Amino acid sequence: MEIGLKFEELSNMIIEGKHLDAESSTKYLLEMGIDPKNILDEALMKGMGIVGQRFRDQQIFVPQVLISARAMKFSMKALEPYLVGDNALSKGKVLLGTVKGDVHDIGKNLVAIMLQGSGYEVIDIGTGCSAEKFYDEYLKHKTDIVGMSALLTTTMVYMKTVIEFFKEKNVMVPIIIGGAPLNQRFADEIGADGFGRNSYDAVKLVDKILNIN
Ligand code: B12
Repeated sequence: MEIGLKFEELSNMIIEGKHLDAESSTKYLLEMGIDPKNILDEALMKGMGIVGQRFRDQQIFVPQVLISARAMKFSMKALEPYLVGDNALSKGKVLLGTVKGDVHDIGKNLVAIMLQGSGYEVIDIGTGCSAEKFYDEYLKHKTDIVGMSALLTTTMVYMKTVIEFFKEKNVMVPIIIGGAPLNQRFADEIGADGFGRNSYDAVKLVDKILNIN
């Protein structure tokens, strides 16, 4: 069967929230030797993009988005070993979390997978993280970078609180941000050290900040 059709099928499985089908279809494509990055971009991200549009247009509601998110997570689990590989050497440590009030974690998880795939050790502190939580975990793990994710216009503003909190404590670790509603201008406004539009950008950004080519 033509590969484009297979991608479309998988994309539809994400949209319809068929998590077991999505998982087996992802595994099938991987076994056929298809580049995992193509599966991610051409099938999973496309599917999730359509889910986002339909949600915005109120054609679907939270329960449907949740089942699509579950399907996306099942596919990402299947992809993960292929994207992460087995890097023996660590290029550095990155702390990642979604800010307080926000439960969106698919993008953050993808950034974590891509960073790991590129050789970074990732400490993922989950969702709904307060400034204190970011700070405590940073002190515990002494990472080279702190990354924050936010998907809501109501929660993205909290990123500034976290940055201020680190400043008050005189901790100068680079802090980077990402999430669909953000942009470089917002990053500059709140004093973040960088903004990444997607997981590929995230890796480039971290490499750049840590001077790794
Ligand atoms: C899935 C989803 C959900 C799921 C989340 C499941 C989960 N476990 O994540 C559920 C159903 C729970 C949900 C709930 C809600 N959601 Co919602 N959700 C989405 C949806 C459809 C997709 C998000 C997603 O996973 N995208 C795929 C990933 C891969 O992309 P991403 O998150 O953007 O991440 C990439 C980049 O942004 C970047 N990135 C992300 N983080 C980071 C971090 C760093 C450091 C870097 C460098 C880069 C980076 O790299 C990632 C990979 O490429 C979006 C629509 C959209 N267009 O974003 C709405 C959306 C974000 N949700 C929205 C809303 C309104 C809500 C609710 C308030 C709905 C409600 N009435 O309850 C609640 C809020 C709950 C809460 N308190 O957080 C709105 C936000 C509007 C706004 N302007 O604020 C959106 C935009 C939908 C819409 N168009 O209206 N949602």
